[in-house]
Amino acid sequence: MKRYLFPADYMADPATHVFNGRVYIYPSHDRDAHVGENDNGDHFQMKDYHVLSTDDLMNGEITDHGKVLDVDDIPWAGAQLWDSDVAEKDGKYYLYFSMKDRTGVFHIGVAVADRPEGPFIPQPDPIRGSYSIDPCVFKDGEDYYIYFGGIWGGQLQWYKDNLMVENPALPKGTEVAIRPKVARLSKDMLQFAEPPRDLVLLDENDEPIVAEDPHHFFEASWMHKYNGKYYFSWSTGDTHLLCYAIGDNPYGPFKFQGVIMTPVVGWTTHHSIVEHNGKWYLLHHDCKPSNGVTWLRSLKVCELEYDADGRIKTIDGIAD
Ligand code: FUB
Repeated sequence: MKRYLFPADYMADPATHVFNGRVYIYPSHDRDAHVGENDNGDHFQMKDYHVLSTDDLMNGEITDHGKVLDVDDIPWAGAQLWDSDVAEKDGKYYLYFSMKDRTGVFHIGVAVADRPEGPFIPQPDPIRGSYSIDPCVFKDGEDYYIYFGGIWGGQLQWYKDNLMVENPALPKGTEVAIRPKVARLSKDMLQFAEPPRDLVLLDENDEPIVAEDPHHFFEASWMHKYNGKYYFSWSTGDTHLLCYAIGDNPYGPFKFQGVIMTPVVGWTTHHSIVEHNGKWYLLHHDCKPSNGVTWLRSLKVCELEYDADGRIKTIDGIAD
């Protein structure tokens, strides 16, 4: 059984965390900007973020904490507030967000709050050396790791060894697929503590996942831990799947395990996985309520189950 979490508005890309026993959801806030759909994602023209929270994902009341950050309040803003995530450290909450600067280049920014529901005060500049989209922050012991990247309109193919390249090209066929990035965060949570490195994703035969593999990385990194193992999950974009791979540490390598969810209604698929009160949940979005309008997405939740070997049972993206 699935639940639409917030039918009152269009929201997408839910990052989800439990802070002080309560579930907090950090979504993108979709709107109709009357921009034609293209492979660059120009139709995703979001301008602000809201925070939602609840004490029961499947049945509880969903509180909308209102607007917590607006594009007009971000000093380096160009446009397009895409996916975000939040991490807590020493009683402060750090919102990591994707946004284009005034030259149309995506970077990752940070905004800070005293409470999980914000409001969040943006830093004057993006994270030094950051690029592309879809940050996910994962705490492991005393360290925090940021995973990021997205191809096509997310611009990840523009970079090699963390530098912008001339004439960027996407790999094809049996060439190794573009990989997501990972970096440990600085102690103050505001910068990378090290240059981002490639996150190696291997297929069932321990070979690097290649471009023509339908399970290739596209965007929407998420990391969670289950029974001592690290589960990295992602969206395959143009093949519309949510997939996951397992590793032994936050840097990987990660070996492909399977499909978390089959395609939903709508082009994009993007998720988070969270444990609350002993149950696991998948949060994602689809476009059923907007009758398939791909830039007007609705938040959804369902339970997520593992088998005895720790494999995630595949969820049908179309089923209600
Ligand atoms: O919401 C805008 C973009 O669409 C996100 O950053 C991607 O992950 C995709 O869901």
